[in-house]
Amino acid sequence: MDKDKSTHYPLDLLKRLFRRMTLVREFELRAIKERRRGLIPGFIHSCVGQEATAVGACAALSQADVITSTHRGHGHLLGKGGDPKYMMAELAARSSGYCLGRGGSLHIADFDLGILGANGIVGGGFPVATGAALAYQMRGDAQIALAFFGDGAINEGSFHEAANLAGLWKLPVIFFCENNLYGEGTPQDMQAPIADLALRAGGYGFPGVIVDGNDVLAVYDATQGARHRALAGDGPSLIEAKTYRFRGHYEGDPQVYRRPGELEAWQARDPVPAFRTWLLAASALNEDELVEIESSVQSQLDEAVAFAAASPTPQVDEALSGVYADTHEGLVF
Ligand SMILES: Cc1ncc(C[n+]2csc(CCOP(=O)(O)OP(=O)(O)O)c2C)c(N)n1
Ligand SMILES: [Mg+2]
Repeated sequence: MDKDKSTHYPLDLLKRLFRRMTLVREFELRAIKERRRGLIPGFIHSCVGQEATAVGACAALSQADVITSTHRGHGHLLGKGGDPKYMMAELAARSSGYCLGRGGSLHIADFDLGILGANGIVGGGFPVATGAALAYQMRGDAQIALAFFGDGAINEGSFHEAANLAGLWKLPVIFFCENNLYGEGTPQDMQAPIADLALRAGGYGFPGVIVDGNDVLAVYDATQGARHRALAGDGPSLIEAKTYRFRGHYEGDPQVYRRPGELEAWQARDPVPAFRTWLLAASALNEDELVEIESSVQSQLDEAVAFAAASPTPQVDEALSGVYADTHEGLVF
């Protein structure tokens, strides 16, 4: 990160980026702890190490823009303005959660914030984001959609079908690939014949951009560029952000597949302390200001955990609320 670049970015943006990256990192660590303590049932796929992609990309979007997220989605949701209280409650399967405690970690949505949903189906977000972009184009709305996905998901047919139509119709959509070098335990070079997945955009007639996924400002710039292109009617972009996840595919993963020295090399480029160091070196924020942000994140998470723990679990008489099906005729429960 270039120290002199600080003057290009408004201070409130730099603060927001640091706050959100800290929130994502600490939310993940807190959720892992609370899962071990029994508050959270089910799987957690944490995004520790990938905070810069989630936060940098979302910061370049407007409130009205929408995202689709993945099984590794906590960072995307917090980046788009998700409230850690309702997220923690959803992870804890409480009826005060974003999806009434029915969805859990993998299925959080909030349409008011433009979060069209995390998704347990790998590649499930491509048609949703592309369909939203088609709606914006048909209505003439100045809005775009961004689909987050992984290096594994880009090999799904749904990517290729969505990318083809998006390219053909010049839809206002960004395909944002978080290439963390693995799909579960399979290294990227054993699941695709090319190292740079951004190359695939060329086959569908739109640009593919490679960005350092551990540099939040580089991610922000790339996403902003793609967004302007989409709003100008020039169509989609594929952004490939090279990054790495520091924890297992899921909590409990024995991680036997990592290559020697790989984790340590990426941890030396940890995006959260790297941005902290950059902010200090660029004199954008001083140590006291950074510590204040960090402690306010901890208080926010204390509240989130307490809120989740104090909330009721869904009751039987709520079972049909929020269910989009005709329960009056034909269907018997
Ligand atoms: C359609 C489908 N196939 C397989 C799975 C099982 N699965 C869950 S996560 C995952 C790997 C996804 O890899 P990637 O897209 O690189 O995302 P990452 O986990 O690295 O963030 C797989 C195969 C699934 N959930 N959905
Ligand atoms: Mg991956």
